[in-house]
Amino acid sequence: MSAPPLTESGPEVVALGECLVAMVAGRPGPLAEARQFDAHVAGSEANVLVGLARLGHPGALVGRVGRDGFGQSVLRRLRSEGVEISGVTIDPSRQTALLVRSRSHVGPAELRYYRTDSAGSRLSTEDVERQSRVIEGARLLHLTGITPALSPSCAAAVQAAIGLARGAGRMISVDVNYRRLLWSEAEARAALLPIVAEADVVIAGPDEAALLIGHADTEDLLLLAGALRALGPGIAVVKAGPEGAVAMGHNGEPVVCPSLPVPTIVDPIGAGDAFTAGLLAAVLEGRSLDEALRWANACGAAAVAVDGDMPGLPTREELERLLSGASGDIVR
Ligand code: KDG
Repeated sequence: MSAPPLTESGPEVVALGECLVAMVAGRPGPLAEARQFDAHVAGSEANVLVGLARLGHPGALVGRVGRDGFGQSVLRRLRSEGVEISGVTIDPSRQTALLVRSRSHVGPAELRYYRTDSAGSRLSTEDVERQSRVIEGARLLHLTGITPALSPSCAAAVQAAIGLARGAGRMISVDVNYRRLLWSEAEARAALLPIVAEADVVIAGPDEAALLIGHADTEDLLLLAGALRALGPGIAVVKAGPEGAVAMGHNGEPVVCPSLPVPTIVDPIGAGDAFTAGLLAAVLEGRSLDEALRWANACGAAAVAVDGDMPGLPTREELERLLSGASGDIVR
């Protein structure tokens, strides 16, 4: 069967997932002592869509928010970034999810989710069916390992979306994004292996790749990328933050790329999504894996230098400046 034509004016990318509001403590310290919080629109898939939109690849989100101020904030933010939100259902019976986190002082930051039974966790196959033309008409379906962890209906929605994208011959990308607060490693592995096997591009951190392949060593990035690719995807990418990234594509040759130095890390959360946005933008443009990793690392570096998940995502012009090694001269 030949693939249906791409939607001329429709989104190039569709992502499925929960968009939430992150309340981030204003100052470093334990959550118990936090007095002020900054609200940021967050959610891995939404971050990737905003990153792609800024790089010139428009996308659409399929999801759910509550009929509340946080839901409105999510929709306004996405709309203002050029992300199509007609596939986001407003559910009057549920609340928009929240995430609360401290700012790290010693050791890792404390993160709490307030998302059980949230509007986003009610995403269903019906929501996906309603967007079938958009999913079939886009070039890429982007998924993360967060969505199937949210509820059985979310897991079913992911499967339905994969079926539509596959049936239409579209690309599928998956960021493993293992969230230990949502499910156990065994549950994640069982649910994610079949999804990874369906994907064209899989992105994982070293721990996530090790979890999927059932391997204890998280140091050898080349080994991890090779084993991840053996699970089925055409391109496997292992990203290790300051340690750089490794990709393995169709020819089985590993591509290694060092990270971009970041003088001050302001907020590391969201770096993975920025990395994914840069990588997918390059893949959509048919660029080499080497270039894709360079774009990905540059986007990740730009994101960690700024507070919040979305504000640091670079525009195309900013990415070009970063890649050319331009210093912090004033832009006139
Ligand atoms: O990748 C950053 C995300 O962790 C954040 O935006 C929230 O999507 C999120 C999640 O579920 O953890």
